[in-house]
Amino acid sequence: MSELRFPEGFVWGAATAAYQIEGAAREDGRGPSIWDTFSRTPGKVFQGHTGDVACDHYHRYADDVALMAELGLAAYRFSIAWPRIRPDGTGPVNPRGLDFYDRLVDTLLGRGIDPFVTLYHWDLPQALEDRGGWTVRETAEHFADYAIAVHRRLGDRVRTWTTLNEPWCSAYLGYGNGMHAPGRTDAGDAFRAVHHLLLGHGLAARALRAAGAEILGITLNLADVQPADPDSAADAAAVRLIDGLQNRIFLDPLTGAGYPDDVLAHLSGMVEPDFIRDGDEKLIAAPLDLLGINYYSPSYVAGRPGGAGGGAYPGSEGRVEFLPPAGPLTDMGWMIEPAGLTRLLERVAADYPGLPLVITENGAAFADRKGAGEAGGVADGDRVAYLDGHLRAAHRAIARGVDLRGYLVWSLLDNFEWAEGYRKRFGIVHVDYLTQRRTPKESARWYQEVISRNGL
Ligand code: IFM
Repeated sequence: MSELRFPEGFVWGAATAAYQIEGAAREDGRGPSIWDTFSRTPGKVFQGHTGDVACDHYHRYADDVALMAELGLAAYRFSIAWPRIRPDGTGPVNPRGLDFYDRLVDTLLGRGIDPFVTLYHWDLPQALEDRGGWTVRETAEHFADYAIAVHRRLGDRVRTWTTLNEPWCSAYLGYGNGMHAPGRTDAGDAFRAVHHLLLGHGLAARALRAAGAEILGITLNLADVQPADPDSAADAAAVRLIDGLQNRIFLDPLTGAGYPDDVLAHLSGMVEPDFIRDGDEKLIAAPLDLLGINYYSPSYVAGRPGGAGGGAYPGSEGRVEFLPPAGPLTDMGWMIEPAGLTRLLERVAADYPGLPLVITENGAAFADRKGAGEAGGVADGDRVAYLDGHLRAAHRAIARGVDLRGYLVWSLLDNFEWAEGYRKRFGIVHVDYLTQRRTPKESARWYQEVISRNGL
């Protein structure tokens, strides 16, 4: 394989999220989030795992940052827990919650690591869910207030602000098929949530910009949707439907084109879209400085009357069949196809030009065995191959003209993988949950080398 170099200044980093790593669920005034409630609801999370302790990062952040520095990371993407800052979602700001992120940011900067803040990675304060959650408009307004409270404390040191992580998951998995918190199962609620999440993004982005935030973005888990048969018109229609529900429903309004007509027609069959008010689309289209893309795997779909549909795509039942993933799979059962990343990056660059892109998540869960590597390490060659393939795919997109500015591996640490609990390991660093010992896997050492060469 040839040697590849990335552009000068390409940002190498790693990502995590608050509920997945912090623990300290009841400390320093943190209020309950929807994930605290959901993980305690029998049958929702593998073996009843919770984020109560997770990786105990709340107490071990300084050592974790030292590890990041050792690996040579230039950027660290983490999320702020809204229930630490406003324990009941709306009331007074909890200074002790902000203190934690203050310490984290200073520690990162002290090691030369650029903090990439995500304001919402799924941990809505439970008090707000009790008042309707993302299905009601007020939540969007409360989100903007919370964003400003965080900016007030960290804005003098944090340059890069991401409003939401993967609103597709918050809306469709949280309110549509119930796989994620808060576990509601109503198609109308899922679309209400899509809209209010986007509105929350728009309101927060405007407020942050006015407050002087330097780089503003949002992270989407976009799908590379492919037809089972490239010559089939029915399959092309299935692609259009799923692409509309996962990609265009977010990208079009964010970039000023408003909701796509075909998507509006589709959702109007399930819910009266009266929650979209005049002027909302303009608010959602707040100018963006970068778009974060999370990519793991492609989807192959066929248009089939009576098809099972995708549980997470409201209204796809009876119309679409998702092909079973083929070839080597990750431990999540996800197909491995790096070419999907090149296709996705090129498509976004072509259809939504002028938007700098960052891969804010990419990585894989594998059934790592501690002790399989030298001196009791973790030999995760399958993860190295996955990452290597996807970095080559990203490089291909850059070579073809895509403005890709950085790559953040998911994830720095093994962590709480939502409904899968701790049984799926995405980290390049192994975490022993009994001792909280961190052990860099072979993939971490490989990534360290990639960073130091700025290439492969
Ligand atoms: O762990 C998640 C993360 O929180 C959001 N993106 C996908 C990852 C893997 O499932």
